[in-house]
Amino acid sequence: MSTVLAVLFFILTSVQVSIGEVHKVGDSAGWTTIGNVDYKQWGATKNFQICDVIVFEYNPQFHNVIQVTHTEYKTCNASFPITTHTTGKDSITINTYGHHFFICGVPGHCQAGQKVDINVLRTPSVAPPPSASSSPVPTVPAPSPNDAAPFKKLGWLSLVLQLLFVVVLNAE
Ligand SMILES: [Cu+2]
Repeated sequence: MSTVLAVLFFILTSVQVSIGEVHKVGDSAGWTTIGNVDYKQWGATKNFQICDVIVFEYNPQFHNVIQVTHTEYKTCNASFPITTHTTGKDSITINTYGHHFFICGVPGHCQAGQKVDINVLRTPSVAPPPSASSSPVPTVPAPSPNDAAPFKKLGWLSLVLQLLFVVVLNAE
């Protein structure tokens, strides 16, 4: 029985770890100075969530990935890295809300546009204070299907796992 529990626990934890979406920076172009990839545009079209994985793919002979503050991002200053990644296939899991600024630390590359802002928006979870005339229904705009998708996915997965759990318990 304890083995079954351990296996289920393992499944549950691995599901939680892998639940985030994977975003490859620059899509098929990757992390590069070739082709004038618009990383600002790339980042603006994505709906980043906590636990999402940002993948930087590049030739480590020519590029790297340096996480910096907003000031360094604006000025393309790689002298004060928060983190440095150099493998050529760096997977960075985003664990906090707000902006995450990454630049290439090779001289001239950031200036040429090899910089990206991963902004994880706080989805409104708290209803605004009700006004005197408002209905009890919160007036927060409904999340778009895109926003809701990861949670829906998680909901289904946990439901399936719970069912599996019950079946296993009954079988013992
Ligand atoms: Cu570079």
